[in-house]
Amino acid sequence: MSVRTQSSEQPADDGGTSHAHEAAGDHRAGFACFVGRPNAGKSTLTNALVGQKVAITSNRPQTTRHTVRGIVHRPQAQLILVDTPGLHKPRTLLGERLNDVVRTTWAEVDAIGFCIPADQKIGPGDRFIAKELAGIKKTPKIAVVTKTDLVDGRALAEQLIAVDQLGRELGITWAEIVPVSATANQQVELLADLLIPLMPEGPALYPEGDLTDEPEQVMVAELIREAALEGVRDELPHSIAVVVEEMLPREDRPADKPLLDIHANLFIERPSQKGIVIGPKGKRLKDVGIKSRKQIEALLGTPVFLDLHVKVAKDWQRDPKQLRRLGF
Ligand SMILES: Nc1nc2c(ncn2[C@@H]2O[C@H](COP(=O)(O)OP(=O)(O)OP(=O)(O)O)[C@@H](O)[C@H]2O)c(=O)[nH]1
Ligand SMILES: [Mg+2]
Repeated sequence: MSVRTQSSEQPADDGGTSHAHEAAGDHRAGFACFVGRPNAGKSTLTNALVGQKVAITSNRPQTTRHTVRGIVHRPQAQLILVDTPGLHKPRTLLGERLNDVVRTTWAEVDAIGFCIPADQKIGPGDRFIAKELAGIKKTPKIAVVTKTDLVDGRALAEQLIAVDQLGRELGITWAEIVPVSATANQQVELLADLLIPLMPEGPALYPEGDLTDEPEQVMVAELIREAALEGVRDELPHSIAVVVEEMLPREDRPADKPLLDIHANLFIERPSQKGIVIGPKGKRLKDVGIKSRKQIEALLGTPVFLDLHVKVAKDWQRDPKQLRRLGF
């Protein structure tokens, strides 16, 4: 078993590309996706690699609902990370659609990072995904043990061995096994260094400086959903969807004092959920507005007026028509 750790003599920010390629003067560009069960830390890792939040995260499973591309720029390489929804046993039409998205993605990428949290025993959920990965022979796979800051050295060693054994059992050859912590920024650069050589040679695919290809409107809706997910429990996180209806610069504003009007709807599935989302005297919704507005302003670099409404879209997770309307 070979497990990668960053040698302390090697600075974490050494530019990253493999030196052989640098010498040859060639450039690599390609796609890698992170897969793993819900809550494994895929989106947090994507953000850490990109160096900016491109995907929202939460401690609720099934936070990510569409593929999000985050772009890592290096002098000799461009690594496009495709963050996917957590693969799980679907219970709704939405769940099935999410799984389809994941499977389509990993058929198209140049490398796959299989994320397994360090702090939880490998379970049926991980095994289910690993079995499917075993069927994709041609794509190199890196096993990424995430959230290493949550465990001690011994537990981590055990997990690394378990991941190695899982690979042997299912006939998967891990190109690497890499322990990382996205929140403590441990070995994140190393992971990029290991992924880049797996990319094909070729010119950059995105303009320099682009960190994602997510439309602004979608990122704004996601930031609102992220704020709304905080503190809600049980089934409610799954019931929330956010759609930005309109983003328009306010007219009659002086050039040095612009204001962007954003109209967004927060959908839930049942009238009974309305009260929970809005909170006593509207406090929860107000907090969601304040919190997400700050993030949106930081993202867009302009002051924002956020007009947020709560609406019921009955059982939207199971209704093909509503799913289409909500962008799935
Ligand atoms: N301590 C610690 N927590 C982490 C780390 N990475 C992610 N988390 C936490 O784990 C939770 C899930 O993280 P996400 O990145 O949203 O997980 P995900 O795999 O994208 O989840 P889905 O989108 O639902 O599939 C969040 O509460 C994160 O803050 C880490 O390196 N260390
Ligand atoms: Mg995610």
